Amino acid sequence: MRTDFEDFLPVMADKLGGEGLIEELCNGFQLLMDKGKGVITVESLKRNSAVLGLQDMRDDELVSMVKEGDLDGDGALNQMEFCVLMFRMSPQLMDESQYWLEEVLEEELRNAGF
Ligand SMILES: [Ca+2]
Repeated sequence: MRTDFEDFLPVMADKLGGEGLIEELCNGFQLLMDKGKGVITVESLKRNSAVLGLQDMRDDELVSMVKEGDLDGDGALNQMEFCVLMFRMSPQLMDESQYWLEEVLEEELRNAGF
């Protein structure tokens, strides 16, 4: 599954440019989130995973995906956490976008009180 993301994201980044890619990633967030809570939980991920072709992921993989992306420790992914996670799952893209991503991350962590 990670292989799919790694293949997919750099292609999208080339095609869309940084900003377009962020929009695409955030569209993914809208599709996967729990509509009532406004965040992605393991449950909402499981419910909507077929949308992104992730239906073959096991429960423990979904759990560790949320855990890995959860920066503020509330057990769910907000939009920024989800976007950051998508980038972290793609090392090649990460190289190209490291500079601005670090800026975004630093700001997010500051806002979260780290
Ligand atoms: Ca969180």
